[in-house]
Amino acid sequence: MAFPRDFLWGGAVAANQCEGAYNIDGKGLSIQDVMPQGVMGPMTPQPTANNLKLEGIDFYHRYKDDIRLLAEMGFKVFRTSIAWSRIFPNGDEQEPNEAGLAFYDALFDECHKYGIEPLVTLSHYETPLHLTTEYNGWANRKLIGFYTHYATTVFTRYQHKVKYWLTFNEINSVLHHPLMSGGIFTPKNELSQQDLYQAVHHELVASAMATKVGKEIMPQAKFGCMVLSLPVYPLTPDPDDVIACMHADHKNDFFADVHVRGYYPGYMQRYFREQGIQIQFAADDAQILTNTVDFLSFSYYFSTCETAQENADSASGNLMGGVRNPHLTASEWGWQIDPQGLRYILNKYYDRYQLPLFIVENGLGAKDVLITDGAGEPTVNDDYRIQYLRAHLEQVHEAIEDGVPVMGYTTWGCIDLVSASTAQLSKRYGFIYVDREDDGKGTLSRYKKKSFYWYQNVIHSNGAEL
Ligand code: BGP
Repeated sequence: MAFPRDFLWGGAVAANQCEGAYNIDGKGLSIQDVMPQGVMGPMTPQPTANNLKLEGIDFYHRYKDDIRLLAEMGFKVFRTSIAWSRIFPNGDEQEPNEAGLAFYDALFDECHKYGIEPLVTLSHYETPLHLTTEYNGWANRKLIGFYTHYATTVFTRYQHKVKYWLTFNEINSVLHHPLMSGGIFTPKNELSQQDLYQAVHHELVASAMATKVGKEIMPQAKFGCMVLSLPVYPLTPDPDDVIACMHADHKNDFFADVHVRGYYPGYMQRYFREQGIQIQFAADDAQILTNTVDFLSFSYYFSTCETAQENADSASGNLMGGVRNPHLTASEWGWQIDPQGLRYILNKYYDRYQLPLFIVENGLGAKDVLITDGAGEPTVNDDYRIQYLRAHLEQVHEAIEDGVPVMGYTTWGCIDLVSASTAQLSKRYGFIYVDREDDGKGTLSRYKKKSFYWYQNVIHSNGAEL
């Protein structure tokens, strides 16, 4: 089995799910610091002790040891995000927080020490809280200016350290979770479609602006968009189901279409017309949108079905769900497992865009049992995780054989961290076990799981041995 010679093997995390240190060295609050229950629960007025993200896995203080472990696995790339509120504590300042900038300098230096390329997301569900409470997040056009200033600041600072950039994590999830994804304070059930799609427009313009500015500062760097990919299959061959499926695809594809093509697709114009939505374009928005991306990156966890029938069985997922597929089994959290869906979506994206593709999240959230009574170091026998990742990598290989240019693969949560949707630590994804429980107890010690050695060999053999 051959993967491209320069294939970027690695893993991914996000600042708010691992760093902790939520109020250290001048960091301001982000929305995550007041969302103790993840995407489902309410915001609290202040950070509360039951919020695991406040301490996370203390990556802020332990990153050197953690990067060393990732390097031991042979990582070529490490995806993380910059916590916007470390750089601009409120989000709307002119002057950045030097201590925040210095932290990422040190982190990227540590990666380079081992030949690991950082892959950096500018905004991963961590809007500065002040931008949410004072401006209503991306519903407000002013966010474009604040974000552009933030992006320009970090591009300038890290231009010699980071060459792969992503603008927004899973940008399409804002349709389902306006607060977590778009920092929008208005409760979802009170938010009009008009205001929601206007917020989407602001994010799309900001993303294109960041790509434009980034290319001016770093002509050699690569800029990508990042979407939550969701293969949708018709539940039956009924043409009504196929059309329902097409509509579901359109809602999702809209985001990548604008990023790659530089303009709003006809199917979306029709949707806006029929829904009475009028997107306000400022004078140069259409021009800004023509700053298109160099590659498309995406997360992949599960597929769903779509049907025109009412009352179909539903399936859950991290931020989006759909109709249950009777042919698939699901994870402990109800996410349907479909390795072939990954080959399918890789082919679909490449057919649609003819751009290099980067799988920047994929993995299995599972409950692990730490074995502490053996002779050696405590470990986890996570054969289920190995099996999941192997099956998905086999399909990545199939897609490569199909002729799809895949730049790399970063597994989600390469070290255990706090879940985005449920805010649990017991939903573990890592090759490295972190001793911390849902009640916050634990030593924070790190232990290598069985999958650690498996992935080390996968990278060492460049995918020849899965
Ligand atoms: C994606 C997010 C990640 C990550 C992942 C797994 O939607 O980009 O931040 O958390 O899903 O989801 P969860 O943590 O809810 O299991």
